[in-house]
Amino acid sequence: MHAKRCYNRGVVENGTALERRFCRRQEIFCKGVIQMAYVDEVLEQVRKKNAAEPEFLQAVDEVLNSLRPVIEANEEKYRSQALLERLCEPERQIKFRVPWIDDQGKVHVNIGYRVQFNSAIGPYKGGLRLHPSVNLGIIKFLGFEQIFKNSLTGLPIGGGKGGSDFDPKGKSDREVMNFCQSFMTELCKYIGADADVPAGDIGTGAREIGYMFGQYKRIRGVYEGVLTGKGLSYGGSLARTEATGYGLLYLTEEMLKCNGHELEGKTIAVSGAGNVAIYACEKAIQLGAKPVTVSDSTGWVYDPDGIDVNLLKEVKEVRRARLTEYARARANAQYHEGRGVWSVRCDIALPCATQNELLLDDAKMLAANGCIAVAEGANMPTTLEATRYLQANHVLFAPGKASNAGGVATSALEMSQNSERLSWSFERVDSRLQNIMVNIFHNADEAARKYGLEGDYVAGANIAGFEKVADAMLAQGIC
Ligand code: NDP
Ligand code: 2IT
Repeated sequence: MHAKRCYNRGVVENGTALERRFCRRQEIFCKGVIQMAYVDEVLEQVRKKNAAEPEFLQAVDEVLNSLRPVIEANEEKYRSQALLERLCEPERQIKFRVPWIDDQGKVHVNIGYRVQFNSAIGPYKGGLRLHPSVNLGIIKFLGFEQIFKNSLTGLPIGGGKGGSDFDPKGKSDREVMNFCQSFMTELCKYIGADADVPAGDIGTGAREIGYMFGQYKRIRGVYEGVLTGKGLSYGGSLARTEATGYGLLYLTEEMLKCNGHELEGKTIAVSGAGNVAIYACEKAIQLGAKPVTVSDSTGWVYDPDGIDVNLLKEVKEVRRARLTEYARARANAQYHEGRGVWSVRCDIALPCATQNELLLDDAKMLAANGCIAVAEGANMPTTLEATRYLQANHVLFAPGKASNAGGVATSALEMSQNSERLSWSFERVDSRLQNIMVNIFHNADEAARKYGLEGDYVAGANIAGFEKVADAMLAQGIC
């Protein structure tokens, strides 16, 4: 509404001094005519073009709004190169049919996606999500986030994401293999070790990556690091399984330290019970903290004695069972149906399940219960309103693209090992990971300070991630 007022030359030419000043806060003069701010112009276009993709719009909204100070400082340069329009439009999006046969001989058809979003700083890199909720908008939001996350790692990887609405839950190994083989039969035409390197995400773990790798090799006839998160016997990296959860704790510890707190002795609420959540709990315990919750899509567990990670691994990684089985095996653990993890009193909250799982009311409960920090293990688990509330109430907030970047960073280390046909020790990979996470925190912190936004790690991470990609895009011309 404000922008439309400023398009109206009447207001500009005849408006009061106050109106003119108000307009100038967000708009700039261009050839004597008031123009809409570049960020607003692009946001409006993106909203129009992608109206049916709320998660994608949410991600773009957050990033572009927090980039305002950088864009305003370079407005003409970026506008003349249509930098933001290019940044918000995937280079390529591939959508394909995935037919497969179940154990009863019935044929199913799922949809497969790969969104190759931005290759300015390296080959596309990002996971494959297998979950019934997957649609193009979700893959686009994840691919868009991945651009900045990958840039923040300091490693040469561009942004991409893929997946399918296939649900691996309740399927036999043979059904999962049938699906993965069919999925890769099409996907293999578009990926490669120097072009696009997928990995795991929700529903895609070591088993699925193995089946996909086998099918890629069989069809393409090349043994290359086309996927990461591979098994150790065929090119995987030590510490990749642990990397996202461990990295989350390394960054959280650094953020706390730099704000006068320590991790040791803190009580932590964790959501999710998958790859990220399990290894976040494991590292938290190693660093002297106490995770007391985990959750899945049906309910959550409060374990006041601290989460038993070995039991959690047995229930989730080996038996692929529900959390009720975890609760049954623990004397004092309570199982609750539905949502509720954020109602538990904690010092630190680590959302590690999925997007938009920490809502405004949850943020209010966390702050009221004395939570000092929220660090995102999942991608965009906190809604925009909840994020703003936490920041306004002085809860330290680490955005996923910084705090969960350890997974993709270690994937890039797996790519390096595959290229040199060597394997590094666990300690070497883990210490590189630790270094990367500490650097990500400081780069985000410094970028925020540079633009007068001290402590706003959302803006800092977006700015630090954006600057490198923007430089590379400008240097490479209109493409
Ligand atoms: P997993 O599939 O291993 O685990 C996902 C967990 O989240 C499960 O406990 C699952 O419960 C729960 N979950 C998933 N969807 C929902 C939902 N709609 N509502 C409630 N709970 C849900 O995935 P990951 O641990 O790998 O991924 C978790 C998050 O971390 C995702 O946002 C992912 O994008 C992000 N991420 C993952 C990285 C990785 O390396 N794996 C790297 C960076 C980010 P249930 O089993 O009942 O479905
Ligand atoms: O969201 C993510 O960063 C991942 N799912 C990991 C991607 C990767 O390529 O390791």
